[in-house]
Amino acid sequence: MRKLLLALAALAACALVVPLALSSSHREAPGISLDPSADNTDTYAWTAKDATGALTVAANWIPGEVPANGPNFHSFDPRARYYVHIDNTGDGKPDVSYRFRFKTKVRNKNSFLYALPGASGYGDPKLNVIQRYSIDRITYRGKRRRERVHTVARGLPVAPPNIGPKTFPNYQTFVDGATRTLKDGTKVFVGQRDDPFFVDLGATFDGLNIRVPTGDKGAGKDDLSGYNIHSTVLQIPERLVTRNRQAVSGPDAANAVVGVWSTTERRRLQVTNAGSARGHGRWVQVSRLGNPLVNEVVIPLGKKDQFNRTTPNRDAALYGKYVVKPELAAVMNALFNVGAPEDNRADIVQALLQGLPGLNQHSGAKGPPAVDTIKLNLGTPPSATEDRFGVIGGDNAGYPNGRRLGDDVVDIDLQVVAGYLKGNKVPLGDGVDQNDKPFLSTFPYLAAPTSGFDSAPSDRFEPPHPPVPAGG
Ligand SMILES: [Ca+2]
Ligand SMILES: [Ca+2]
Ligand SMILES: [Ca+2]
Repeated sequence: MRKLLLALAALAACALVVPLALSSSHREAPGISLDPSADNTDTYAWTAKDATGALTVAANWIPGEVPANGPNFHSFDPRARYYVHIDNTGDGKPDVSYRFRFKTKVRNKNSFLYALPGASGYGDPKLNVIQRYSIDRITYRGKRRRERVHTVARGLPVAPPNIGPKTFPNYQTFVDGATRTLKDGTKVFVGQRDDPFFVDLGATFDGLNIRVPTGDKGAGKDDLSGYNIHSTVLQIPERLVTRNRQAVSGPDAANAVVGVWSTTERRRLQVTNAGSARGHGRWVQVSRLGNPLVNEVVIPLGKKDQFNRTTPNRDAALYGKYVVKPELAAVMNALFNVGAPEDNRADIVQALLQGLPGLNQHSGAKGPPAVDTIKLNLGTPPSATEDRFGVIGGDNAGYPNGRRLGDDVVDIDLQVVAGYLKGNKVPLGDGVDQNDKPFLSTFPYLAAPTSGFDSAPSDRFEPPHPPVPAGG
């Protein structure tokens, strides 16, 4: 569903914005689009300015949450398992995984209300529906990769959907109560937040419709503004994620790079509304998300569901050919003649799947393997002033060296596919440069969710830019 506008500033005075089917991962594959509560939307991994000794990860699910969605608001699904994975060797296999499991409790089954007016905290009986979760930290031992599971948190509260000021006069109380520090020093928040992804989706799948505007210089419409998602935010001390279990001394340290992605699992057999939340059969992966481009536009429709089921260590074998010869480059050329190289795109493989040499390539990994993980060099100091273009904007602390909330991955990916790293620098973009709400400077960083009471359709649908007439 996420779509893109791609602007050709080369056409200077009357630049075009061209929508393309590229973005992160809201409803990106046929199967998972029918299962929103298990659908990964975005994964972020970065070094926060106020926590330079830790890996910060935000993994989001449930695309397009309309805030006013009562009486049964969006939530994590107790029948699914949600994961954040970390690879510290570069082989695309997880070395540390965090698994989130949820339980939902209804305190008064005779009420239809999610919460009574004035609910003031998790202990308040006025909060009628409360979701709690556990975190399993999983490490893998030996050649057979036997799982060692440590439950590092139990019964922590999920910040509820932001219903409105009458129900929750002080919503921040719930955010504060859902922000916890575990015994090992890991900080965690789980709950509803504003969707941090920003993109002009509207025209993309309308046959690459063309709107007016201005390329990578603003004036697009953020089709996700006013919508919420559910997020898990982790801030994990470096020693808990690096290959030698030590903090990272600097960008050249052998343990500096980690690869991050997120997945969801369901039971192979699951009956809805059968009175049991358990289901049967083994757990199978139904969704995954590393880089915000790969499944969306690189993987063809016939393979998208398979991509969601497979693991990064098989990416080169299963999907390498689609990256080396991306359909998107050919489409861009056919429509707009941007001169994007259409074959032998080792530059894209490197930028997204292998890591950039001297910046975010795993040290010692042979090849290195092409795996769809967000590779972050934990030794790169955060930038005082962030450039939304990240590495191609001269800011090495941004995407694709990790992914910060404010990185404009739509514009970056368009420019990289057009051939930026091969010297073909075309100022492409969707005209949306930032999120509709400012991010927080402190944990959990994602902006507060729009409340149901305060949300208005006009927040979500700005006046459309009229399409350019055919041939115009
Ligand atoms: Ca590994
Ligand atoms: Ca937003
Ligand atoms: Ca943009």
